[in-house]
Amino acid sequence: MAAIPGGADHSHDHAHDHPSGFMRWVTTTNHKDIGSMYLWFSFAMFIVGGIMALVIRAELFQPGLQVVDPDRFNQMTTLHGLIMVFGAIMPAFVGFANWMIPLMIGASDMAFARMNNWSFWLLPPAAILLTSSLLVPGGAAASGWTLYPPLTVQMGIGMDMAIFAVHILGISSIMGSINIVTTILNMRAPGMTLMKMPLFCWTWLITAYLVIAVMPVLAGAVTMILTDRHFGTSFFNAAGGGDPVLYQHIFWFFGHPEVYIIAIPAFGVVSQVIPAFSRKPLFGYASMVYATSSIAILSFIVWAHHMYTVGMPVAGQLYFMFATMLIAIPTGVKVFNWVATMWRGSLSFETPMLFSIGFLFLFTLGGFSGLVLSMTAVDVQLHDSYYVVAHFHYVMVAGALFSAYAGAYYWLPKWTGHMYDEKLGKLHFWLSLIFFNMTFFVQHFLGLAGMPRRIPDYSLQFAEFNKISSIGAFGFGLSQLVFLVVVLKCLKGGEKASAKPWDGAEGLEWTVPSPAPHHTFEVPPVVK
Ligand code: CU1
Repeated sequence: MAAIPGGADHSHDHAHDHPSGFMRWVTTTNHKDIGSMYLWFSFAMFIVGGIMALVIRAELFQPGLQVVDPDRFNQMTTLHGLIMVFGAIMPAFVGFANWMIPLMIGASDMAFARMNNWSFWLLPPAAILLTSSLLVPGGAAASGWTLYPPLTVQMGIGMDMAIFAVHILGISSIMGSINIVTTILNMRAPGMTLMKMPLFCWTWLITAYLVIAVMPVLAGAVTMILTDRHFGTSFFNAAGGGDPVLYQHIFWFFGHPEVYIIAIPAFGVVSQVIPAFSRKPLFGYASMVYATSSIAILSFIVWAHHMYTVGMPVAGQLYFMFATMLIAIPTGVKVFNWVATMWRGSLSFETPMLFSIGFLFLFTLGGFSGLVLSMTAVDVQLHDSYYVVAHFHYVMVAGALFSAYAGAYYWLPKWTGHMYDEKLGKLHFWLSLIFFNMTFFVQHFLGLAGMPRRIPDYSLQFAEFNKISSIGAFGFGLSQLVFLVVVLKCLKGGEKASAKPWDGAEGLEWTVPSPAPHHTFEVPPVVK
């Protein structure tokens, strides 16, 4: 049988068996190759979405209109959000999943290796479709990433491109998630019971179910916009008996679990890194599994906390307020466990640990501002203000991005076979930490003072904090180039990484040989 995944190496000397160069990457079914492509794609999208953020911050550097016209400004907010959520953060963690889950559970590859290839290769066309919508008449969708009607029913062809791009991105992440669920449930090595899996696998198993549950909901919502636009339906049109608020319900039934689709794999990464640099097993493993599951279940029943201002009944407001506050309980369990893991550990503070501790502190801050926003009476004041922008950037950047960096630095020796430059890594962390807070901490004050989000101009009293925030944003953007230098240096060579480079409680994935073989299948399997 020639088609055993991860099979013998004997045909490696026949170069013609293996596509090389570009075709190698197009045809690969190897989880490591695909994981690397996901990670590179996500970093590229992070740069694109980051440049859009810098256009926004350049415009907001001072009052008045100077850099972009208001339509373009709104298009930047839409594409920045869509690209960062679907192009940067989600693919980054799918990349981690591809690379690490088979190694962690002792599987030869992902369950559906060819579908895995397709899951990845759907992403570049979707990204091109989305960004090129800037070039068509009317430009890209100018609605913000939430794509609320009635605005999105009226605008130009850029909106259709955004809808189609969201469809493709959704198909990709659903297929990726089916692959992850199947791999974890069916391909664990003998003895690897579910409750023995590294926690990263658990967080992805839970996340994959969330993706499969809510991506079709988003697809339905944007399809209803599409039919309202072109096929005469009135789902969201009051004149035809519809209701634009219906869209908000459908969107946020997807949108809130989406927050956890991003956050839960981040929790998983941090749960691998903190024990390794504490030289102790993770504290409260079982409670981590149950807390993560509780968060996932609760995430389905809190969606209307994004919609307190639509005029819902007070009973509804109270329900969504209290349900939202409940999430603080399992989240508190997790934060307690991470801190307890470090307690009396033999700590060291290499870059992955620094990013994990940065995550721990700043994600908790983002959780607290979320608790503030969960209170209906407060949220009515702060809705659509810069306080909300500050809140979710603490969750998305200091939460998801910082833990993605923690994972990247932690596993770089595994991926490349070389140690990265620790000095540069630490520089990257400290610059990111300082500039992140400079950018976003002051936005709490702007929001509390009443500055609205998604508006290119503002009154004079907001000038100082906006100036600070914009300088911070450019500093943050430039600091990310340090990471690029670190990765390129690491790929080029450097000190050889030992099998256990962190000299402590590294997980199972470190015992699998590195670097990876080029292809899992020596010969593509023939379907008979
Ligand atoms: Cu939410």
